[in-house]
Amino acid sequence: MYVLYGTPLSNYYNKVKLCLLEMGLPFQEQLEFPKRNWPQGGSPSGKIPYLQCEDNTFLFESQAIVEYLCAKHQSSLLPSDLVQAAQIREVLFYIELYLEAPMKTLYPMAYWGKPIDSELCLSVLDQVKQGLAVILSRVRCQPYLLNTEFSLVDVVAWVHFKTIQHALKVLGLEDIFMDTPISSYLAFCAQRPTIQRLEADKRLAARA
Ligand SMILES: N[C@@H](CCC(=O)N[C@@H](CS)C(=O)NCC(=O)O)C(=O)O
Repeated sequence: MYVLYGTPLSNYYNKVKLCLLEMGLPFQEQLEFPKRNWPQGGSPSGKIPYLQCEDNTFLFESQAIVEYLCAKHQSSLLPSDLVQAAQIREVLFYIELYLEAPMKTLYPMAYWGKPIDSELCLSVLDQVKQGLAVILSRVRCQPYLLNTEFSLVDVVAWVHFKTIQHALKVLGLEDIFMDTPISSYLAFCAQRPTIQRLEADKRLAARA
């Protein structure tokens, strides 16, 4: 059985967890926080998540992990059609590089009590709006981001869009998804049982 290390409060942990849930694979969760004690434990980067496979191999970096899972279990989350798969990767990289990466600089203010730097907030908001424009030029949301089937890009979109939306709200900034098709797309995705389980676990972890 797979063992997933990390915390349900992490968007990257939830990216791997949502893939495991969507594929119906049995797995255990092992609560772990980022720490720097490699190679005794943890991960080379000190970050979570990481995955322990049945043969005791450890895999690191969420994208490497989910690509491994999709290939190993021939999951339709990443179709065998190479063009479709490339388009899924294209948009998921837009999300991680042009939205999530700049937003990361605001998380210490949103989540860990760092004093709010309004100038930085507005500069990041500007960057993520530009990133969102790129994404919106490539997605259909009918009903899923790229296709009629839920895919890896929807996994990535859910975990990051929800984290970004929440951080913007905490910081008193505008919801960049409001008045875009992403808003109703997220409401539609929220009905999925796997996502409901993921969010319930996240709420539980936040209360602990
Ligand atoms: N590129 C990494 C990013 C993972 C990541 O940023 N994890 C965060 C938690 S959401 C973390 O461990 N942060 C601690 C740190 O940056 O030292 C991946 O895709 O796995």
